[in-house]
Amino acid sequence: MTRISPEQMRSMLKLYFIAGSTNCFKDPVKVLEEAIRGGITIFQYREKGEGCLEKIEKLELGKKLQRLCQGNGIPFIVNDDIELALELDADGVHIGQEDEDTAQVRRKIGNKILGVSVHNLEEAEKAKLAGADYFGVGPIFPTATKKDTRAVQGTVFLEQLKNFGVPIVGIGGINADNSGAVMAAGADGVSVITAISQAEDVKEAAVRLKEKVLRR
Ligand code: TZP
Ligand code: MG
Repeated sequence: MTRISPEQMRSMLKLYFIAGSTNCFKDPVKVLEEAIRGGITIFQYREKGEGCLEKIEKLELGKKLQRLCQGNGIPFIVNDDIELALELDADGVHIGQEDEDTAQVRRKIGNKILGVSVHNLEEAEKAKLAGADYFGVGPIFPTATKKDTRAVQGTVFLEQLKNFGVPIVGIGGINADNSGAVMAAGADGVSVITAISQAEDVKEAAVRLKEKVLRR
């Protein structure tokens, strides 16, 4: 396996769904199934927050979600947990600035997809040199999902990153109504948790978001 190209990465990032058990009102496997039918293009398993699964339970849910992704040609990314990503042989990992050093993670995962959250040009430069395949940028809008986020950024930083040469996905408080602004600012795609995971009709929510990101 060779490193993913920026072009391939950009098309994968269009509608990036992130979830774990604490984000869903029903069985996360059902939620992911519906989200896939609605057109998500990549999935991140992020098992975090109060009451989240640990150890064997975390692993078992990861296996189920991964199997579903594999059956539908959807790349499966693991948040933070490099060991889990390696154990599952996931397609990639996503790390933040508080996680393991990016270059070290790149060495551990070989050519798997590596996503890094960045909040300013200095972090972006460093992550690019250390081998990031894409940047997660946010929170773009206020979000209740992640408690320890940085300040809300709006779309200004996305615009600064436009010609940086690394694919970008926006995150934080994104929904079908505001996704257009994220794409217009230069993002290659949007990543969402609650706009899909807690929608009354999960598939329909994904369909609506997908229409918006493809319309740019
Ligand atoms: N990182 C920055 S904001 C956020 C993460 C993981 C949470 C996004 O969740 P939502 O529900 O799409 O606002
Ligand atoms: Mg993290």
